[in-house]
Amino acid sequence: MKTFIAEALPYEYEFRMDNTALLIIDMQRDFCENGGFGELLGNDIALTKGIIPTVKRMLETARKEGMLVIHTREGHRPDLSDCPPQKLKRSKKQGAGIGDVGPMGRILVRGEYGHDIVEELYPIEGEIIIDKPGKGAFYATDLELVLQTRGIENLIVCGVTTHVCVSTTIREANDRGFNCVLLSDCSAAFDPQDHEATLKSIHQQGGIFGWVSSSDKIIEALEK
Ligand code: TIU
Repeated sequence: MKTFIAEALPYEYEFRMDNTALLIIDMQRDFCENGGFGELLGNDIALTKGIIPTVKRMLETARKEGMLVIHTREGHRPDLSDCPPQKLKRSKKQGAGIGDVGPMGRILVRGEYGHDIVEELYPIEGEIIIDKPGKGAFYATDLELVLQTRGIENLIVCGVTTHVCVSTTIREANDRGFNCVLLSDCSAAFDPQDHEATLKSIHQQGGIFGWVSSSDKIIEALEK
């Protein structure tokens, strides 16, 4: 099986097509469109919305190359029985009450319009959707089982927000033995400083949590 080598930090990231998945974290309306959870928390959604075209290009490349694609969505059951009371309480205090009715339906609740993935990146048949109640995509989900079943060892990770759900998921993946590369141009935080700090936290110390690269560099490696 051919090995692809992409320029990355702290050094080149090597991957094969058969054991690598593209993991797209929480590209939901609730984080990328007006009136969603992200904005109601007090954030500007320009940057999370802004990466949609770049993520779309990476997603289309992965589809073309036959790479496994996994999408995640943060959200809760309609009765909020899987939402920790502390998380609920803090969201309400911040004016973004989980389960409250917002302009896109009930905030961060499964089945609601705002909870779903943005139109441009909507999963197609054969792609996997992981619904997660937490920030990390491994917590209280079957993601690890799905990756093991498919023989996945490398994760190309992108989505929102870099410092919250993306970072938490990479940390969880790293402890489980997966090699993660975060795409800097396909991930975003509401505040660019949080994004930049997270990139550094991943590739520092010889890649303490993994690698940082970009969609351009991954696509360039695939096309070489
Ligand atoms: N608030 C924030 O930055 N993020 C989240 O609450 N969830 C995700 O990152 N998906």
